[in-house]
Amino acid sequence: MTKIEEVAQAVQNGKAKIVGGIVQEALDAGCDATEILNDGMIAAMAVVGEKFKNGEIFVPEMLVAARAMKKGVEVLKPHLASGAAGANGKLILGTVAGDLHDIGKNLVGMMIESAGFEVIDLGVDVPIEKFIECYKENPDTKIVALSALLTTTMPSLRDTVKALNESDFRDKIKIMVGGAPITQEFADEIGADGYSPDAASAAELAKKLAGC
Ligand code: B1M
Repeated sequence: MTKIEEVAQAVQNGKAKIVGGIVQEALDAGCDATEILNDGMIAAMAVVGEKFKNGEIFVPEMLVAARAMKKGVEVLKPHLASGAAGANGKLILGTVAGDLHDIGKNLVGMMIESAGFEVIDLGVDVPIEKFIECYKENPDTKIVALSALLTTTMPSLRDTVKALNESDFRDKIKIMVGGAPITQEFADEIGADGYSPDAASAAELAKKLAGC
């Protein structure tokens, strides 16, 4: 088994205590950090999702896999992030109300931070008012970035974008959206300024929207 396959196995099986060590071994063996993330960890979560869909595993197994992935990402983070913190301005990030998924959002935040933004991460299940309040406390914010992972929270994403579109600070911010069920078409339909399918392209999009 390759080191990357070992990482994938550890994430899939929810081995939070040992996954960090295996990621470190993969790095020491010369594996590329992005490859470890994509082919090891994200691929493992896709398998976990598939097994859940097929009824082979249940929510607790998804949860332990998610914990293991977070532990692995902690080790990987210094190898993925690089940019000068805050130089490109502030960005407010959060997973919309009703949605508890945060791994993708955290990766997006990490990549955007390394693209030189100061990221204010409001966490998961974020009510619309919290985004608005946060902007009012940080009126120099350039972008509000919203994540949604469930088809059932797409309406929540729509409502959040609508509220931001109707706010009196709309012309001061750009809104970007993403998450597995989101498409460019949906982003256009709900009035977001941008959509990206993954964390790396989210960082590129943030720079473009902020005019960097
Ligand atoms: Co959930 N879950 N989950 N889950 N879960 C999915 C999303 C699901 C696809 C699994 C499946 O059935 N195959 C399914 C959704 C089906 C659907 O809506 N069509 C699902 C379900 C059904 C549920 C529950 C309803 C299950 C239940 O309770 N019966 C429940 C809902 C809870 C809630 O949110 N209210 C639930 C719960 C959970 C856990 C809490 C157990 C756990 C989350 C733990 C956590 O995040 N801390 C969990 C997990 C782990 C998953 C899977 C297995 C993995 C998600 C993940 O982290 N992926 C997932 C299956 C899957 O994804 N294949 C699944 C890895 C991550 C790197 O990818 O999040 O897609 P992702 O992020 C990507 C892109 O989407 C994008 O970039 C990221 C990095 O490349 N991106 C953005 C994300 N946000 C972005 C924002 C941007 C731009 C890009 O700009 C702002």
